[in-house]
Amino acid sequence: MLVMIFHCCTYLVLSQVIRTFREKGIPCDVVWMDIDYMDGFRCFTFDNNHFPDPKSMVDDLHSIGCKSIWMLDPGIKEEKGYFVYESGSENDVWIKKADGSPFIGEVWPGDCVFPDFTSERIRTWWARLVRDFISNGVDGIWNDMNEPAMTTTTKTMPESNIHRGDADIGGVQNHSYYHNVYGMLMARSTYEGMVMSNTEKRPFVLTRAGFIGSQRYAATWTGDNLSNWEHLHMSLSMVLQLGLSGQPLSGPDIGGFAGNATPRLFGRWMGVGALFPFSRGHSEAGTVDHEPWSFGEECEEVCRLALLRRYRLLLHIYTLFYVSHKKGTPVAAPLFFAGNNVCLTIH
Ligand SMILES: *[C@@H]1O[C@H](CO)[C@@H](O)[C@H](O)[C@H]1NC(C)=O
Ligand SMILES: CC(=O)N[C@H]1CO[C@H](CO)[C@@H](O)[C@@H]1O
Repeated sequence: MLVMIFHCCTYLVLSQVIRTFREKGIPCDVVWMDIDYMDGFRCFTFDNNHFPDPKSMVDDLHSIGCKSIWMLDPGIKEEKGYFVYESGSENDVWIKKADGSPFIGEVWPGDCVFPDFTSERIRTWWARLVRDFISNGVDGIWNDMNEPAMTTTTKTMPESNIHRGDADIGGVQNHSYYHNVYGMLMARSTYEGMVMSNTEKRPFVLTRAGFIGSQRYAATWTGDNLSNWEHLHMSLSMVLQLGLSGQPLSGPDIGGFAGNATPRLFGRWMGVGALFPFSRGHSEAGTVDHEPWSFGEECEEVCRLALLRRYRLLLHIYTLFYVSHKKGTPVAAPLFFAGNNVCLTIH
């Protein structure tokens, strides 16, 4: 039950971090690999210095009961000789500009091209890359920046870009027509690649961008939030409302992504976050460490108790997910879901 657990997510992930969780008796079963594992932010590659042998690393993690989830973004570096760029160009998969040439936008690796996930042919092209990538022992995929986000001031691609969508979803249209479903279609294609790699296993995909129906393919987290009390507060209504909107598996970056948490904020957020359907800590590179023990003994104990509480409730949470799967009900539900017999007094 991959997703019922607390995920540790740092930029420099070592199995040592997991061993520390084990030694300290704090549950943690998934390591998340943010973009830094890649070679120069090129999707489907590994940084040779830090990840010379990903398969052995993953085997080592598996041997101590830990899974790993790896990021894939839609922006593909425009670079001669890079196998994904070459294959995509040969197969004519990139989103085009109004003049018919591939659109180039700036993201982490610099100039990038973007697969047109509105076409089934192109989703299959991506899914095959995912299938091959999974053979490194990858347990799940994390899709980020799939709004699609650019690092330039316009934030996303021009609305005049052209997608060659399949006829059943609208055919050839400009980007404004498909913008809102792009992220979901990427998650779908990633999901389909995981199925291709192993039909016996339930795929796990996390996506930042989504749409009505995304829950069929992926979980969602609430994006690059801030380490402050307001964002802790907002994360409650966001998770409840995502549930009411059909996405049962969601949660925020516990402790906040940007900025430094304080011991008090981190402990409180973990107390709440351990009961969210998707429960994961994550923080931006360059912030202070956000491991439970980074904030002193009291905070560590608060986190341990919160996460052990989640594990005690695992069977119940599993049941909620099963009911959600069958009936589409939220996993984290607002109080009024408790029915008419509950009399509430709010002070
Ligand atoms: C995109 O297409 C729609 C029709 O589907 C049209 O109304 C709109 O003006 C177009 N936008 C751009 C920027 O080309
Ligand atoms: C849960 C939460 O507070 N999410 C916020 C994280 O930050 C993004 C952007 O900075 C906001 O849009 C979210 O509301």
